[in-house]
Formats: sequence, C-alpha cells, structure tokens
Amino acid sequence: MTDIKRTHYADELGDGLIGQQVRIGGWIEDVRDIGKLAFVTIRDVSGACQLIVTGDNVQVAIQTPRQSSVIVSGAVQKSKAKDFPVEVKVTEFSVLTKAVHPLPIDPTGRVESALDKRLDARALDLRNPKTAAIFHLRSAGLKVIRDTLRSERFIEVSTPKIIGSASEGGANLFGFDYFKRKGYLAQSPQLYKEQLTLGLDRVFEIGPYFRAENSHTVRHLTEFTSVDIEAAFLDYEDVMDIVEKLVINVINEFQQNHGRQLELAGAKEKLSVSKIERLTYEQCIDELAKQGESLQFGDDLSDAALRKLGETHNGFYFLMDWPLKLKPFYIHEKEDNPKVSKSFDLQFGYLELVSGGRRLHDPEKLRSRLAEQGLDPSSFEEHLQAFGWGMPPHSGWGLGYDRLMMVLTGQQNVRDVVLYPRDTDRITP
Ligand code: AMO
Repeated sequence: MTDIKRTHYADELGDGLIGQQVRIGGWIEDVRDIGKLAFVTIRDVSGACQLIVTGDNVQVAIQTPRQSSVIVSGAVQKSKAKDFPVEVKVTEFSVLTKAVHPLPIDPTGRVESALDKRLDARALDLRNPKTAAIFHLRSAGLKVIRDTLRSERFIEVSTPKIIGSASEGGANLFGFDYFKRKGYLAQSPQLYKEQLTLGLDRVFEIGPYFRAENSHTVRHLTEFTSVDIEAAFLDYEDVMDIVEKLVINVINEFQQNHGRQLELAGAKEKLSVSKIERLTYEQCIDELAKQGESLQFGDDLSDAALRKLGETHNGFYFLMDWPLKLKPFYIHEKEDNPKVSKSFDLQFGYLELVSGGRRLHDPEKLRSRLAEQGLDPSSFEEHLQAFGWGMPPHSGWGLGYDRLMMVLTGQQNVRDVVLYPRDTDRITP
C-alpha cells in the first residue's frame, strides 16, 4: 500500500534540507526525458520542484500523463537548474491517480483558455497558479475583515437564507415552493441584522445572497458573497469610517504579505490608500453637469453617469447623501433636510462596492415609508414588532465581497474571483 502522507511542501525545499529524505505529493507538470534519466517538474499547492528520476522510474515518469497525481520520495541535493536551487533525487515514484487526456484546459496557463472553458473545469483551473493566487487572496481578505470587525466589538452571526418575505422589496427575488407555502432566497440579511442590534449591539455576517438579476455584466451574479454589518448607537458616518478602515486593512495586508500572489493574479496597479474621499450626491451632479451630463436632484445615476464620474474619480470614493426617494424603505432621512438620506455607496471608479446608511428605528416612520414605497406594511409585521421592543438607533452596510476582490486582485470580471459563479446562463458546475 502506498503511503499517501508527505513530509514537505515544494516551497519548503531548500539548502537546509540537502542530504535529507523527503516525500512530496503533487501533480506532474513537465517531464524531460534525456535517456537514462528524466527531469520531472511536479507542482503542489505551494509551488513547483524539480525531480531527478533514474532507473525503472524513468519509464513510469514518461508514461504517466501530465497532471496525474503522484507522491515521490528521495534525497534533496543541490541543483544546476536555474529555476530550482535544490532538487529531489527520486527513489520511489508512485502514481496515485492518472489524469485522463485530453484535458479540457491547460492548467499550466501556457495555453490560455477562455473564462467559460475554465469555469466548466474549475477544479482543474485551480492548479493554475494565477487562479489559485486569487483564491488565496480571497481567503486572506476574509481573515482581515473578521479580525478588523472583531476588534471593533462586532460578533459574527448567521441569518437564514430561506425566508418567507422579501428583505429588500419584491424585485429580483427568487421564489420557490416551501411545503405548500412560498419561500424565497434571501437577497440580503437586512431585516435580521437590524433586529439583532437590539440584543447583540454590533453584528456582522459573511454569507451568500441571491438576486434574480437578469443582468449580463461583468459585475452581476445571481449568487454573491456579501459582508454585512449593523451597529447600534452609530450614525452613517461612523460606519463609513469602519468600512474605510476595513478596506485599507485588506489592501495593506495584501501589499505587505501577499505581494507574490498579487503578482501571480496579475494585479497591475499597486494600490495605496490612506483616506477615502467623501463626495455628496449633489457634488456629483454638479461635476457631471460640468461634463455635459445634466441631471436633476432625484435622478438616479445611470451606468453612463457613473462611468463618467469614474473617469475623474478612478479609485475609491464615497458617494453619500443620496436623495431619499432613491433609497430603500429602511434608510433614515437627514434631520435637517428630509429629502436627503443618511446613505452612502463606496465606489471604485464606476463600480459600486458597498451600500449602507443610517436606518429608521421608529416603527411608525418605517410603516409609513413602506407604504410610500408601495410595499405592504402588514407583510413586514414580524419585523416591525421588534421595533416596538426598544430598537436602538443603528447603521450598517453591505459590501459585495466578490466585487472588492475583483478590484483588489486586478480582475476584469467578477466571475474570475468566484469559484463556481452563478448567473443567468450558468448554474453548473
Ligand atoms: P445592495 O443591494 O446595494 O445593498 O448590495 C450591497 C452590495 O452587494 C453587492 N451586490 C452584488 N454583487 C454581485 N452581484 C450582484 N447581483 C449584486 N448585488 C449587490 C454590491 C452592492 O454594493 N441591504 C443593503 C446593504 C445595507 O444597506 O446594509 C443591500 O443589500 O457590491
């Protein structure tokens, strides 16, 4: 029986191990047969290493299809190869599972494949160091977010994804049969996270949300990952400070500790952010007017308008104080100007990454706002009752994590940073 346990990862091999026996598990990337011996490159999750294969193992190495998984043992020795300081002189070469050719894509990345083909073979695509780097960065970013929010006294929660009524109004809602009733997939944790401030004060959730969004763009998915926070006794500018700190922390962590992965991912721009500009909606429409785009207070900013704005503001910026009528029913108005809301989006150029604001905490106001927006307050009664239990004033935001990763890893399509993206055309694999 083959021992499937390894002693080292490829990136642990170095001068310090010369003369020692090691056992490495990975997949065959390259084989160069030069007669009595063969040079074999195997790769594992950490990187590649060179093997010198001799004797009967030469035939085994040559005949094993590339990308097959193998485990090898041997002694570490100095290497003459320019890419590898050391190599392993193999004494055991065991093939664990053969790769069946032709493979749908070339995971070495030498032959580039279209995104759709890569997504159809996503598991294999993850052997491509560029793709793998994106998902290592994605994981590193989540750690920073969790650490940052915990240090601000937020606790992590999980709210239902199967719900009985809309959290964000009726549009874009996936519905299904739920034991003779109607069930829906949550569009966001909005109502739950607000209720939770009642007893838990500050909460965050990182989870999947669903939008029946018939959009064919590089930034919309039907299932996306959102980082949501909600905090009692904070106003909207306070939670803007929190998202600003969080984004800066993620950027700093990537720059300081993940330079190689950023390079592999192809992030061309070196982002450096210490403060994020805050623009009001009115400032934006003034700027747009100067650029020939005439908008009235209350008009939504179209994709074209945001793209124009993104030309002059091509990094991160907040767009705040939106007209109240453009915002969801739960958003609070400004006390000194009720046509304007205590709301904001965090943009990266034209792309919206975050939206949030101060919430209404007065149940009567919430009832009348629901009605104003054409929603039926009676279908929100369960939510509204919590407001009668002493709801504190609160604020929060939702951050599209896939979009943030798209920006920070330098990808042009959100599908590149999601393992198994879901959109109108794709529900498998
Ligand atoms: P909103 O609907 O603006 O706000 O969503 C918040 C953020 O989620 C991301 N996002 C998406 N990402 C990919 N595909 C989609 N279809 C998609 N839809 C949204 C965006 C967006 O900025 N409850 C509020 C948030 C709050 O106020 O706390 C909400 O859901 O990056």
